[in-house]
Amino acid sequence: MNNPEVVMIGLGYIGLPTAALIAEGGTHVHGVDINQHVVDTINRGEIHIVEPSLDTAVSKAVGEGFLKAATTPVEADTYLIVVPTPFKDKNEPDISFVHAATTAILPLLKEGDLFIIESTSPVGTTEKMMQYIYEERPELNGKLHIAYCPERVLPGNVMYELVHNDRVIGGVDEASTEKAAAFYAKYVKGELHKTNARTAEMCKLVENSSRDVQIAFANELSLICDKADINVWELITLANKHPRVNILQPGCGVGGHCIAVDPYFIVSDYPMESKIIGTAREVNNYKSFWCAEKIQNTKLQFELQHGRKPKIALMGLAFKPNIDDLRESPAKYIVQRVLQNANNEEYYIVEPNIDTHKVFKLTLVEDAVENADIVALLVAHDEFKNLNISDDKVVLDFCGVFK
Ligand code: SAJ
Repeated sequence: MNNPEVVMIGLGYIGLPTAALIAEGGTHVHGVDINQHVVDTINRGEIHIVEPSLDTAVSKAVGEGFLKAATTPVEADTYLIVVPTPFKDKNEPDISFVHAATTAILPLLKEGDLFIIESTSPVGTTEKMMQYIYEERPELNGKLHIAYCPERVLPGNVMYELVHNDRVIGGVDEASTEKAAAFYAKYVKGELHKTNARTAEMCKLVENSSRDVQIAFANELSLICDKADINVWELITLANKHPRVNILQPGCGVGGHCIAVDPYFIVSDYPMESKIIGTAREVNNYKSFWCAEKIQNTKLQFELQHGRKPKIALMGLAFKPNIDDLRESPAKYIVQRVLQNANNEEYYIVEPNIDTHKVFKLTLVEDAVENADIVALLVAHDEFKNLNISDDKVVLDFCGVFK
């Protein structure tokens, strides 16, 4: 059989949808993942993650023979690196997966190949990988096309945004940028913006940091308004009537594996210069702590007033509304903290998007609300919006379910 045109390293939340999209267009894609279970699932035409429309795309691509998964790469013309870049202690980025993926394809590279990193990476990573490749394969020096092109898709809307979002493409030289842009032009309907690798790397970090800083502003307002006895939701709606003001929504803090993580990639490399970005992270983390403290204080107040311990409903565990993803979730952190301070109160933990949890015993939405004295809303899930909560209950609406 002929070699596939594309090798995709990493078949997770971004890699698999991207592989499916490319394969659907009639390109042979060889997907690589270190997890045998992931590989087997995909080769059956099934998926291991929750993402609307991904199942049909993968089953079609695998069924028609355009997508195949394996634990090792093979020779191709284009290599895409879409692996995680977590952070280590002290919030330093860990690019070991990008490095390992590059090592895996080193022996397969040949003149004219295109090597693209999509993983969120600290500035300079693409150049570092280029140096590494040319040190190990000096005969290829200057003969590869190497570029960085970050993904920007929103979980839950990935299949649409992969095609329609604009992309920023930065090569290590102009020829690389052009070659990478021509590759994406086959699958992307959004505009392709060309730049250099360092700018493209920073652009990804800045997009998520910008959002984090803006959410921190909203969260800071929520703390101020709590003291000033002002409804922060009304305040923000009114301020946003100004034609040049657009304040985001406060909540329980910022979660997920992108916005709550990527700013550290800047802070870690430019600590003296990134004062606002670093402080925004602190403000957003503090907001989660503050919510847990607020529940604790409300609990004590209730006991003083009523001479008995309250029953408490903790509503939501996911990192944002209407998803089942609990990673880096502020709501989960708050529940953990509140339970650590539990003192024989009764708790009802609610997460309508999952059936069971290995640590928390889950209660149905209506049962929790009916039985509780204190209802703390941690995530603005749709299921919570039409709840009828009687006036005798204390409601802590941290995420504007009832605004
Ligand atoms: N949040 C607020 N207030 C808001 C908006 C969001 O508190 O007004 C919170 C959410 O509840 C959640 C967190 O922020 O805890 C992040 O949620 P999100 O929906 O804003 O973003 P993510 O993390 O799901 O996806 C982001 C997106 N980046 C931007 O919007 C700049 C997405 O486009 C990126 O592709 C993705 O990160 C990524 O992979 O980097």
